[in-house]
Amino acid sequence: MKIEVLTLFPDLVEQVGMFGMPRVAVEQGVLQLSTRQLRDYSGNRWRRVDERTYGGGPGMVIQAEPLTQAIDAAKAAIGPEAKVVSLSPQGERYDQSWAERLSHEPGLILVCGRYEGIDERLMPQIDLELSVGDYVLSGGELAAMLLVDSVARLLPGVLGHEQSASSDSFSDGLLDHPHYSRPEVWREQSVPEVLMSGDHAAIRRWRRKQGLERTLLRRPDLLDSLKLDAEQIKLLREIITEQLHEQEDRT
Ligand code: 4GO
Repeated sequence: MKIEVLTLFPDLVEQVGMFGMPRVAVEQGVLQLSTRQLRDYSGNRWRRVDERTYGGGPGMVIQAEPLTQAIDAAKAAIGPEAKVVSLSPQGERYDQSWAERLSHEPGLILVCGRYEGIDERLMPQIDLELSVGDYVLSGGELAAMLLVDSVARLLPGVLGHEQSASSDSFSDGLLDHPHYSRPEVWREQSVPEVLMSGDHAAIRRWRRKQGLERTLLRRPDLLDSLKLDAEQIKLLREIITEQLHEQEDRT
């Protein structure tokens, strides 16, 4: 997959390809990550790409012309089929299912705004507007880097264990179960017995139940849009019964 990031801060964005799984993806050749300096398309000798906003008020806007030229250059470089994605708080909420969908794209061009944003007349050239969460950043770069990281780890051959991605949080739309490692007892706290039992069916069931319980207690909103299987419904009934008993014990 080819990803090109259009930005005023290419040095910042390049960091994402230098560590962890995005780095592995780059080294294995499944990810080609490049950046493009918007100022190179300013068309003026001051390399300015921002202007005051019409209608008045504070703040600057990234102009349409340098951006459109940068998009055209990026398409020429990585392929005309690349999806143009802009990162902004007005976008559709980015989540794991977006990461999975985007990981199948041959190319992505990520547009990073700064200041108050980009000139609205550029919008017809944007295929997709995404938001990484309900908060404001000073630029789209951190959002773009987050997208690159979450997509890179899904590319073929990047995760050590092929299984790992499918047992992550959100892979089935639920939160992950807890994890434990050595030592068996740490500061008087031991590892749940079932994990030491060697009973793989029991372990699998315990993990599914823990993932469900955490989701119910911490992120019940995630359950709304899910189609649970028969075992999950059974486990959820057990969890709710247990929660009710704990509630009674407290009163
Ligand atoms: C993206 C970009 C927040 C997000 C941004 C987000 N803030 N939640 N800021 O994904 C245009 C100028 C947008 C600054 C940019």
